[in-house]
Amino acid sequence: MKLYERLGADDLCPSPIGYRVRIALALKGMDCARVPMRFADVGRLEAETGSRTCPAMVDGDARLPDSVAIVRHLDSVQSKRPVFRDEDRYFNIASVEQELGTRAGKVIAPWFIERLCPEDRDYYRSSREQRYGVSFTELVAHRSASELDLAFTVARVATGLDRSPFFSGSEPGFADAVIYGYLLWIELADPAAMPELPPEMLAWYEARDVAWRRPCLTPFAALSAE
Ligand SMILES: N[C@@H](CCC(=O)N[C@@H](CS)C(=O)NCC(=O)O)C(=O)O
Repeated sequence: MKLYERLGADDLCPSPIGYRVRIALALKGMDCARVPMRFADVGRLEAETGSRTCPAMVDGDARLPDSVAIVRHLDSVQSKRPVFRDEDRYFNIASVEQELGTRAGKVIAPWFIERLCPEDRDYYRSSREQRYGVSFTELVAHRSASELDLAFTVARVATGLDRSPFFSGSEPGFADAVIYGYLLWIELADPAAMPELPPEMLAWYEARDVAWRRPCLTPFAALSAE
């Protein structure tokens, strides 16, 4: 089992989408070989996995091209501690990616770029300027407005904890991994950009952080050396 993950500065994975898989592995007590990939390595990534984005996984004949497929695969090969849980049936990942992911990205992208390998920064800047439809200079100038949009989204996401102690239900699961990944991404890019979390979500984040920061932010070399 080989997991292709985004490589950033300081030998760390800087990707909120990569964190989902690291968390899934940690929840299941599993590990696998890690293959660090810069954005510049997209040709090799595609040749070996069929995917142009990270994370991607190869397990025997199975080629899993995205985080959802990977976590479903992990659940199928090791069903003891499922990551996809009851409430995840109602978790609209596309809408969370679109709203929380995009709004967080618009706040942090000009700072997050420093967390990438230097040779990836030009590509990241131009691809994200295209994605967001504005230059990094404009993102910096409009940061306060983007922070308000992000705070609004976070308050809406936080209502997911009204029904159950975790976004995925009675135990942490995929929705928790997705939401925690975005918050850790913001903190890693710029701690000052962390939105104020409503009290219940703050308690949830602090507990998830104790359990999940280390699996997300273990340097690549550390794991391959273990
Ligand atoms: N839906 C995919 C999204 C993966 C994704 O967008 N990954 C980014 C973040 S590291 C990436 O590889 N982007 C490549 C690019 O922007 O060229 C998943 O869930 O895995």
